[in-house]
Amino acid sequence: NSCCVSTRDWSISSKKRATTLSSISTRTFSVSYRKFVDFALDETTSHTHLFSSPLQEKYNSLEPKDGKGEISMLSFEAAEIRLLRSLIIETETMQVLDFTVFPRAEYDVPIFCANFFTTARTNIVVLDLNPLHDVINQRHYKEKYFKSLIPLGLKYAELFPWGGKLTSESIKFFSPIVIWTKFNSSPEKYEILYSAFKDYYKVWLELVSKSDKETDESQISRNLEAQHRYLVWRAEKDPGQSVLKKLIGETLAKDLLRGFLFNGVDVLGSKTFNDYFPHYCSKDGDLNNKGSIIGKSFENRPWDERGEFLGNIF
Ligand code: BLA
Repeated sequence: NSCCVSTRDWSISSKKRATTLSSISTRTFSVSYRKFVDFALDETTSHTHLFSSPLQEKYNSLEPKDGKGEISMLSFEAAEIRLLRSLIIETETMQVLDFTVFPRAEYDVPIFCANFFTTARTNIVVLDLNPLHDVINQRHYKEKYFKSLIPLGLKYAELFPWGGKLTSESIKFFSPIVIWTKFNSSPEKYEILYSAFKDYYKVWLELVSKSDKETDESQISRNLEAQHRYLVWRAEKDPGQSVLKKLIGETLAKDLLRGFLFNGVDVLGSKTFNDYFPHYCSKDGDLNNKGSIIGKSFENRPWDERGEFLGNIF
């Protein structure tokens, strides 16, 4: 039986987990992102039928090279969802959640995106409903999905101040309600982040539930290309890459990125990074390895309280 949440298996042994967590809690309170994923899976199950993904067999748990800690992976699919996958890293020094849900191309709803990187001192957080299409120039598209969500975004924009400059291209993948923030670790912030995660996930599920299945082939291929472009961007530029390489080595990290985290990057389309992001192409045609050619920008939140984009469109 491939269904579903009842088969959820946090594969780390409870003894090992207790040891990891107690050593963390002597220095700080213990953060775990497992309850975030548990919430999301339970909530999804109340809206749709989740099936275990074929990826689950290969990608379930990994041990960091130094043997300290655990990397756990879960993946599912549903009628509207091509891939729901989560990666949790728990070591003595960091807790990471990378939780993303990719709708099928028949649905033009946003991609749910939660990326939390936590150490004893600091947190780097992106939580968003990443729009599939342009919400800077296409007013109609922005209003369709985000107009009613602006108050929710404003509530959390106050609680989580803008995290400062970021890779310029990333802003085009973000919505007007994006939570991009950095903060010092504390139990209070962790609980607020949990509330934000729950609120954002609930509204995302509502969008999916209300969305009509697209039948127009050209619209479906537009959605598919947008999904592929997103995967190509993240598989190439995700800032988590260097951490993953250090933890499990270059080969496994690459496989995890292309085969699991951004699964579909090698099959959903044939365009390359250079096709989608031609400004990265250096004179001799090589892919530029720098984080960004344009550089980092957006010192302050570039969306106003009505959800209007304030930055320069590049
Ligand atoms: C930093 N992660 C960042 C930054 C962003 C993101 C914007 C700031 C640095 C930058 O602007 O590049 C996240 N960027 C995103 C997301 C999208 C995007 C979600 O374009 C989606 C479109 N982060 C993780 C994982 C790890 C991680 C899995 O998601 C670790 C395994 C770590 N993120 C991490 C670290 C930094 C970071 C260590 C700081 C280092 C840096 O700035 O490069």
